Order: sequence, then structure tokens, then C-alpha cells
Amino acid sequence: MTQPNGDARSWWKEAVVYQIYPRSFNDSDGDGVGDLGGVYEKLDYLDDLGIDVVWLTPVYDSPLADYGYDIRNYREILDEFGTMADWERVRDGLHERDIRLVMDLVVNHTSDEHEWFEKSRREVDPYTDYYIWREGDDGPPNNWDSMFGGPAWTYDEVRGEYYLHLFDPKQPDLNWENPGVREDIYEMMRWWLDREVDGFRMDVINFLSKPDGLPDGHPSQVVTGSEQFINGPRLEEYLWEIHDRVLSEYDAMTIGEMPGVSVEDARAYAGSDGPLDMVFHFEHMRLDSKETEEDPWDFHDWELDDLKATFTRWQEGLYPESWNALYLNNHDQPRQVSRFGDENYREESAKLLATFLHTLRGTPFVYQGEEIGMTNVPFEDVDELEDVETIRYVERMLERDDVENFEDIQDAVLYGSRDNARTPVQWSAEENAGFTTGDPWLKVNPNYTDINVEDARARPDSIWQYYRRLIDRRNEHPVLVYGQYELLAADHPQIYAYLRTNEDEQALVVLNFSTERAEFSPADHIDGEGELILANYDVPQSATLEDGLWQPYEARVYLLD
Ligand code: TEU
Repeated sequence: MTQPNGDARSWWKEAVVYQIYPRSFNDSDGDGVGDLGGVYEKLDYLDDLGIDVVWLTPVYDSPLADYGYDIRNYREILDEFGTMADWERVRDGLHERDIRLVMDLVVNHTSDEHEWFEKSRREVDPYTDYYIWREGDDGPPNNWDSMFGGPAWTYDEVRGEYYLHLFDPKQPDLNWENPGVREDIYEMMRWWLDREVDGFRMDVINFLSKPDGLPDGHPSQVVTGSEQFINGPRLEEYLWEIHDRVLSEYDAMTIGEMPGVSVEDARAYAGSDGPLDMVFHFEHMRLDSKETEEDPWDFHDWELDDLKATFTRWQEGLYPESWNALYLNNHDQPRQVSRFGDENYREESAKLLATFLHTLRGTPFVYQGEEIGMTNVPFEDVDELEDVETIRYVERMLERDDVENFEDIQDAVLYGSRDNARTPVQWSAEENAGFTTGDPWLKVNPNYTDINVEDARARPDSIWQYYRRLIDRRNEHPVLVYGQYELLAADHPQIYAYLRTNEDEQALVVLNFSTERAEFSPADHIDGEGELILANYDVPQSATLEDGLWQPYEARVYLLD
């Protein structure tokens, strides 16, 4: 039996990606900000972990209103991060270690300090229509909200018109209707690909197309207007154009970040015949929040039922023609162990989550610090926060009558802020966790004395060592990469179990997603014997499928006969 067409083997399917947020990764010059020199120092570290691809979040020149997602110059490196020569050194060092490099592509918007915007607001051709400008009679041209809260329009005194920004006012949206904009973006993409970049993670790439006439959004939406600008009318056309004009000429990996994307949409955008390789969807990021107009951060506990249903829908829905991008946290989300695991069972639950991520069909994305089980951060005051989204949230909430001070919303911030993921990587128990000899730009999580890389590498049973073994297992058993997914015991309240099957092998994954012991006998659900190939508790190699009692957050992977 051959693999179905859509399941043809590719390097980017077998890869494990490691996401670096350079500002918080490692500081080589003592200014308190991580940099490319710091990444260079850690190349052997990345190699030892066994990852195959690095995704570098934006390192381009930027005024940092959204920490680099507001680009001033696509072809320059931000001074704080180093020079183009430093970037080349990182690229070459990665390539020497057979690690590929994926860059962030932010082309829904630029910085308002980008030369194109400076010229556009002065109506200098050909840049006059590079952005989305409208006159407004008594206020903004339509009712759309920005993703960070507040109106999506800002009045520009220079031009005397409003411009659209789906994020911060310092992030004006490019006008993709304008062929000149598209040409310039394609040229820029080729410029990087010709510099041996191995692919792009494409920021909010499903926001590119805005409908003609920019109609008002439905007021029932949490972000008013989102149903208009998410997956807009010309999106597919633009993605195909990007593919045909640029990507088709290179062996590049492409991951589209797509808030609000459904399984059906994803099949069109990232099928085996689609323009992109895979997409980041957000459905599992919504399982614990009830976003409302009043409070976009209304968090509650997530349910295992929902987690199973969501992942199962994506695992089944993208088989066999499309491919999953797998993640449980990143620079925009809380730490996974604090959210989907339990800090009281930090080591066990971090390993369980890792097992989950690496044994689903798709490409796993590991976010820096995840491999040592870094946790959310006990921020004590607004002054400790840096993230624009969090700061806007706090400002908006403080305007409400029922919110008097920071303490009233502290729980939501401690749970949900993007800064949770952005504190410096904890390298050692030395001052500032060994991240910098200077003053770190964002507070170091005080738990660095216990949770750090040095300790994790020294302990054979650490989360870090577990990641290494897990990556090895995935490399040894293609069934863990390609196999078809089948959910078992769908209604079990604690256990999440599934099979992975291809023509040569079958694997069984059992995860106790709870703080209680669980009863579950795999033998009730499958025939045959199994060989244990990975476990996060010390269980004998001879453990059988009849075994019925599972420890809190216990995870096991069996290869079946
Ligand atoms: O994020 C897109 C996005 O939708 C975020 O607003 C996300 O939903 C939110 O932060 C969750 O709390 C991308 C980048 O990853 C993010 O860092 C940028 O701020 C944003 O685009 C704008 O470029």
C-alpha cells in the first residue's frame, strides 16, 4: 500500500520546529535584550535538543510598538539584535548543523515608520494607495475594532484621512488590492529566500483581503468587523499568487498564522494542492476563554471533552490531504504547563503535553523554554508588563466602573498575558537566570533558581531529556509523524488515548490528563501486544496493555504488534 498522495513524505512534515523569540532568548552584550549573538552562542544547545528547524520571530528594524511585529525596514536587522552579518552567522551556524531557518513574514501591516507609510501619508506616488485610507465625516469610516481593542481607524493629521489598522495604530494595514504593494512584498520575499532562508511563518496571513466598500461589521462579534476581514474575498487568490510568484521557485516551508480559520478553510489554504504547507489555527486557544464585548479575557477552566473534540476534528479533518501545525503555546499565549497542565505536577504534566504534541499527526512547534517546563509569571503590577495587548486590556478594563485597580483584574492578566511567555529563558540559577549580565528588559520569572536549563540538562529524568527522547522516537517511527489518528475511549473523563496507524506500524498513546489516578485498560479497546517506547513515569519496560491504573499526568507510548 502506498501513502495517500497528500501524505507524501516531506522534510517539513518530519521536522520539529523550535520557536525563538530573540528578545528573550539570550543576551550576548549585556544590554538586557536578547540578540542574534545570543542565539549564535546557543546553536549547540539547539542541536543537542535535536530540533530540525528554527523559527525566528521578527528581527527586522522596528520601533517596537508590538515588539517587532511593526516593521520599519524589511531588509535591515534591528540594532538591538545585531547586524546582517550577525544574522548570516546564525543562519550559517544553523545550516552547518543541518537546522533550517524559518523567518517571520509580517505583511498584513508595516510600522507607521516604514518609508512606504511616510510617503503614503504625504501622497507621494506610487505609495499614495499603499495603505487603506478613507475620509471620515463624523468619525471612523466604519465600525471595525482593532484586535487589540479600540477602533481599527486612526485619523492622520498629515493626510487628513483615516487609515485602517487591525492591530495597534502604529501598525497600518497594507492595501493588498494594490498590485504595486504585492510586487514589492514578493520582491522582498525573494530577497530573503535568495539569502537561503528556508521558509516563512506568515503573520495573520488570512487578514490580507478586505471586502470592497469595507462594510460595517456585525455588532455581535467580539471584535467588530472580524467576519469581514478574516478570510476575506480575495484571500485565496493572494495566497495562490504568493505561491506562484515566489514560493513555487523555492523549497520553502510555509506556515500561515490564521486566527478564526476552520478545518474546512484550512483544507483549501493548506491542502496538498493548496498554496501553503500548513496553518496555525486557534480553536484550542479558545477552550478556556469566553470572549465577550465587555471582557475579551473572561477565562474559565477548559474541559477535556472539548480538547479531545477539537483536536480530533482537526486530526480527522486534515487527513490525508492536509497537514497540521501543532502548538500549545507561543509568544502570544500563556505557558502550556500552566494552562493545559498543572504547576503542582509540573514535570509530569510538561512531559505529558510534550508527548501529546509530538505524537499527533502534524509538525510540532516547541516554544523556547517549553523544553524545561517554564511556567506563567507572578506579575505584581502593571509596571512590570511590556506587551501592548496586555497594556491596552488593562487600560480598557480600568475605565470600567466595576474595576477599581489592577488587583481586580490581576487573575486574568496572570493567566492570559502574552508577557507570560516572553520573560527571559532560564539558563541557569545565576543572577538573571544567566540570560543577561545587564538589567533584563522584562522581569525574570523568580522560579529560575529551580527551573533552568543547567539543572534540566544535568538530570537524566528532566523534562529536557524527555524532549530529546521524544524527538528521537518520532524520528525512529514514521507512524508518529504520518499515521492516521483514531480516538479511543472518547467519553473517558480523564484519559485521552488514541491510535496512530500507517501501513507498517501502529502506535498507541495514552495520556492521563488529570491530577487524579485514572482507571483505563488499553486492552479493552485494542487487540494484541504492545512494546512500551516512551513513558513519563518510571514504569517497567514489561508494562502491558492490561495495566489499568494510571498516575496523575501519566503518559505512555506503545508500539503495537
Ligand atoms: O498574532 C495574531 C493574533 O491574532 C494575536 O492578536 C493573538 O490572537 C493574540 O495576541 C492572543 O493573545 C500575530 C503575532 O503573533 C502577534 O505577536 C502580533 O502582535 C500580531 O500578529 C500582529 O502582528
